[in-house]
Amino acid sequence: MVSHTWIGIGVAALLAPTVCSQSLPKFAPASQGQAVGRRALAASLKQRTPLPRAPCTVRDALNIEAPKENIWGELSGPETADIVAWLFAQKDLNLTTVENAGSWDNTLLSVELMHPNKTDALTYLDSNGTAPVRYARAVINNQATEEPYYQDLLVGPIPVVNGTTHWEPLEYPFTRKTGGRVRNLAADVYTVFAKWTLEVSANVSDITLDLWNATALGLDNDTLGIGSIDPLYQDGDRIRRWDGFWSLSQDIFASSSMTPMGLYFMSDTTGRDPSKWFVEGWYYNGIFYESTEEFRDAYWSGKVEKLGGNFDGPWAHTDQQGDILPQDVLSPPVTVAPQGARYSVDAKRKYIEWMGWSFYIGFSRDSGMILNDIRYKGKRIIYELGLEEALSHYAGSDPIQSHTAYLDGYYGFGPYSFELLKGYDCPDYATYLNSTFYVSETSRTHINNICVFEAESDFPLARHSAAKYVAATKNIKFVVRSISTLGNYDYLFSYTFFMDGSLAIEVRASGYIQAAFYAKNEDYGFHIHDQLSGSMHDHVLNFKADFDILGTDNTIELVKQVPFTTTYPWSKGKVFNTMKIERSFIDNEDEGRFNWAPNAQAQVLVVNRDEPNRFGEPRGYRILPYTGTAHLTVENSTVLNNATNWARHDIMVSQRKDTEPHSIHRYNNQDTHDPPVNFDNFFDGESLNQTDLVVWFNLGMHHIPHTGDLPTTVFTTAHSGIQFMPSNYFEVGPNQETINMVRVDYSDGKVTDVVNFGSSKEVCELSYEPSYTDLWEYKGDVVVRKFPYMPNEPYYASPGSQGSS
Ligand SMILES: *[C@@H]1O[C@H](CO)[C@@H](O)[C@H](O)[C@H]1NC(C)=O
Ligand SMILES: *[C@@H]1O[C@H](CO)[C@@H](O)[C@H](O)[C@H]1NC(C)=O
Ligand SMILES: *[C@@H]1O[C@H](CO)[C@@H](O)[C@H](O)[C@H]1NC(C)=O
Ligand SMILES: *[C@@H]1O[C@H](CO)[C@@H](O)[C@H](O)[C@H]1NC(C)=O
Ligand SMILES: *[C@@H]1O[C@H](CO)[C@@H](O)[C@H](O)[C@H]1NC(C)=O
Ligand SMILES: *[C@@H]1O[C@H](CO)[C@@H](O)[C@H](O)[C@H]1NC(C)=O
Ligand SMILES: *[C@@H]1O[C@H](CO)[C@@H](O)[C@H](O)[C@H]1NC(C)=O
Ligand SMILES: *[C@@H]1O[C@H](CO)[C@@H](O)[C@H](O)[C@H]1NC(C)=O
Ligand SMILES: *[C@@H]1O[C@H](CO)[C@@H](O)[C@H](O)[C@H]1NC(C)=O
Ligand SMILES: *[C@@H]1O[C@H](CO)[C@@H](O)[C@H](O)[C@H]1NC(C)=O
Ligand SMILES: *[C@@H]1O[C@H](CO)[C@@H](O)[C@H](O)[C@H]1NC(C)=O
Ligand SMILES: [Cu+2]
Repeated sequence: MVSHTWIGIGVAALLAPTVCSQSLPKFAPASQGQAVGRRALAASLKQRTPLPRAPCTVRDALNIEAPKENIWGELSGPETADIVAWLFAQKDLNLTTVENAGSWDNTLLSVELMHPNKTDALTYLDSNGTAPVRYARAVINNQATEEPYYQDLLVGPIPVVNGTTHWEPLEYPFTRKTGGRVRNLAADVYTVFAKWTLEVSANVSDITLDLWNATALGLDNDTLGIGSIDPLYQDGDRIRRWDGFWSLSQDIFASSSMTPMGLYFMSDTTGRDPSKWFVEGWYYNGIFYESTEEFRDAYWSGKVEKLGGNFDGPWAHTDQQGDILPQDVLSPPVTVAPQGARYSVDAKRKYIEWMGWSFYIGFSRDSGMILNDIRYKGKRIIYELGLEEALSHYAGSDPIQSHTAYLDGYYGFGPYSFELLKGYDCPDYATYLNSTFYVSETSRTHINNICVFEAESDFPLARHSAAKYVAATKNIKFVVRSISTLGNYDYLFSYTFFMDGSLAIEVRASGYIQAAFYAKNEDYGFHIHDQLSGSMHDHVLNFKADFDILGTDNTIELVKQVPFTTTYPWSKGKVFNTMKIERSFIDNEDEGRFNWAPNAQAQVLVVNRDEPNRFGEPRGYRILPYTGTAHLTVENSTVLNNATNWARHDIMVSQRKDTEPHSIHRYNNQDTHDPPVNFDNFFDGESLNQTDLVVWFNLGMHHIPHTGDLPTTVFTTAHSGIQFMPSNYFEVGPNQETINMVRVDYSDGKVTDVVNFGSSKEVCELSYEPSYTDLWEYKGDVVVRKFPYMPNEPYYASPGSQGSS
């Protein structure tokens, strides 16, 4: 920000132009007396002279009232109960309660707030308009038919008024116009099909016993389980599946995604009549057998090599194992907030203010936590920021890995966003928020599933030293975090705000890998245990960032650094090889999809061309990779077809539309060729020049698990992140405003001044409680029945216990 001229050799001295001298407009500099007092204290600490100290006054987050209602939050308990009762009263929906439903009944899967159209929201937020009329999105599962389907319904207005409230198929947010209907391939999976596979398994129990001394018969003492591909393989009008045997763990560690046994069978399960389903073949150790008979004949005639199996054991358990490290028995460092929270929270509306930042937290079944109306210094930067979908695409020579490509939004990030472990997932002193969602005629509340906290980074935000002084600024950040555990994997999401006006979005992965049987999988993963391959896979997580930089009309500017050869007027004809920048704007959606430039040589900026700063540069925010990102390696995936067209690039920019609120639909995996949301359809050449635009971006990891992924993948290295930072947005870095900086002047080996800008000097006694004391309060979910509505009889349930999809 300041031009420097360096002179001298050895010790560089800074010729400071006048603009560089510190001015302290807001806070009086510490007086000489204060600085001396601080030094005296430092000295006394060194000498361990006990000083009488008052206990620290630790305050909670300030309770504030959000400026507006949270229009992206959860439905209230009574609202949900009314909607559910009303839906059950609609005879044409023909709903059965989940408790009483079999696989041929219609059920209500989810009910949640439908986010308002942005235009209506902005009228409310910015122009004192009335709050948008509330609607609910309900999803029903119509199974009382030969061709079961899911259907999205729009229900409203709410609160429910008999005679006024109505439902209609919800169709406008999806690219496929089929009345909000998507076929349901899972209608019989957990019931009829599960039984059917046990029959298949019983038919080869002689072989499984001989191979592994194990059977899968559906008995409590089974030591073998059957696990399938996801999604089901959609081959023309046939629905095929591959199932494989996995040895079951006999303890709480539930590690069976790491114990595949290498035997697989293919079935055609098209339609709902199990008598028409049939086994199409078996696969073991690189050989395909056309029928059960062929496999059995080969097996008992000794033509099948027996490869053993993978079995649960301490290697697959999350508990401590191995020698205890020398000093590890001492308490490790912890972060503390000596004066408590320095932020404000409206817990009811999930609204937060911290150091110039403010935002609302929304929560949905599909995405889990999302952030809305993110403002810095009162000006909106982002209208909506959140996860859209997470894909894990596997590969392998075996048919299970080959066909597996989880779309976790099918299960939903909301229902699996469990209570956080205080002191481990987030600091003890964090503020914890609850989230409520609907499942099986109940509202479930995940207690403490979102944490917000301030923390000091392990490096300063800024520093400088010169001949006469050294200065540094504390790097205090504010984090919003939640974790969703989808089956074997735990995804940790952090949104981190910094004092320089930047924010970071990060995902980290832990939990058990899904591993493969090693045989014939050399080209698809490392050999990591007895018969185990790490099974390569790509994680690609799609996010939506609806930027509004100084208004809704924004443009993407690319600022490329390019090698350049030229002569300059002063170079006397000598050709210079150097570099320069090339700027361009993205005109329309045809250019809207791209990847990070090689060698990071292109900056991607979201700017407002109509809001230049006083030097003529358009003010904006830059988007940059933070800790590595990934898009999908597989091209034109045979498994996913059109379901994940958002996974092909790093960055995708489209015009924002009420009809294109999400890049996916939770049931895209049920119809992969013609999914309810085909992201490609968003890109039809529309202008991106000073329009409201959405930046869709992917985080992700190319994951080839190695032995260090045992027993679990670790957050330290399985991570991906992106940053948004102001670019020509402010005239100087807003971090200069913090008083939590210091300047130490020195001369001739002596400190002549310590300036602390008025930062707190309170010295107090901190009462530190080791974090495990709190964990006896870990509760799980609170459940309240909604139909019939029993608001006064809540009960607790294990977080993992609700049904999925
Ligand atoms: C309503 O659902 C039941 C099963 O719950 C089914 O037997 C019945 O045929 C359905 N009625 C209509 C009109 O679809
Ligand atoms: C939101 O926008 C869509 C698409 O224009 C429209 O069909 C729908 O009616 C709007 N919703 C409301 C509540 O106005
Ligand atoms: C909204 O109302 C507030 C308080 O009544 C007023 O100060 C503000 O100017 C109004 N804003 C607009 C855009 O009308
Ligand atoms: C709507 O009508 C039903 C049946 O008549 C009644 O049970 C319910 O309480 C009414 N709901 C509201 C919100 O008035
Ligand atoms: C099990 O084997 C019997 C006898 O071969 C056969 O009739 C039946 O269809 C098999 N069951 C399954 C589910 O494949
Ligand atoms: C086979 O398994 C059973 C029970 O699971 C066990 O009792 C038996 O000892 C095992 N046999 C061998 C040979 O390991
Ligand atoms: C498993 O349980 C069944 C039924 O209770 C019993 O017949 C069978 O012997 C048991 N198997 C083993 C290996 O214990
Ligand atoms: C979360 O839910 C628990 C249990 O109902 C309640 O005690 C707590 O106050 C709630 N927390 C917030 C921030 O609302
Ligand atoms: C994927 O599909 C695109 C468009 O149809 C085609 O241009 C490309 O060659 C395909 N790539 C592969 C690997 O099939
Ligand atoms: C993807 O969708 C397009 C447009 O609907 C269609 O032409 C194409 O066949 C689909 N691709 C696959 C692999 O299903
Ligand atoms: C894009 O918008 C800018 C600023 O509003 C305008 O000057 C320019 O002419 C527009 N360019 C195109 C290609 O429309
Ligand atoms: Cu992974």
